[in-house]
Amino acid sequence: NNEEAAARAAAANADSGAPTIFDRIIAKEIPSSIVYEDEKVLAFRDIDPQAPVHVLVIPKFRDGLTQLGKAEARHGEILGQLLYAAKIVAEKEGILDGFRVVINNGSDACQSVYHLHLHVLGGRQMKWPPG
Ligand code: D5M
Repeated sequence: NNEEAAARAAAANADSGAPTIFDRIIAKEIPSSIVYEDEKVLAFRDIDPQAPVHVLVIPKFRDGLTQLGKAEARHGEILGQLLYAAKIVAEKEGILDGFRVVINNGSDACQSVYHLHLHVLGGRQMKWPPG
């Protein structure tokens, strides 16, 4: 029934702490279109782009950061590096005049991959408020 289907969907979207597809992207076991990479951070194109530019910025070492809501003081440095990498991506993609950075946190925000990621979106007029 509908209730069971909803419960299954919520469970599938829960933060289990298990490895995610992004670990395999970091390990280059599955291909991705990389836009920027350094020692700590990887940025690659979203497989389901919601704008002409749609890049995901992720930490290479998740260190418990399945979602922003799990952040602790020790994550301060990597959180800053991710935000700075978002700016580098925007610059590389030529959208410094207007871009949006989004973090979906948890099931109510439609987070589907439990490895912290920033969405960098641009290349079109963005609307406000977001859905
Ligand atoms: O966003 C998770 C995002 O991850 C979603 O926009 C699709 C994207 N995704 C999922 N698998 C891949 C692969 N293999 N390559 C590139 N992008 C991918 P969320 O904020 O969790 O909803």
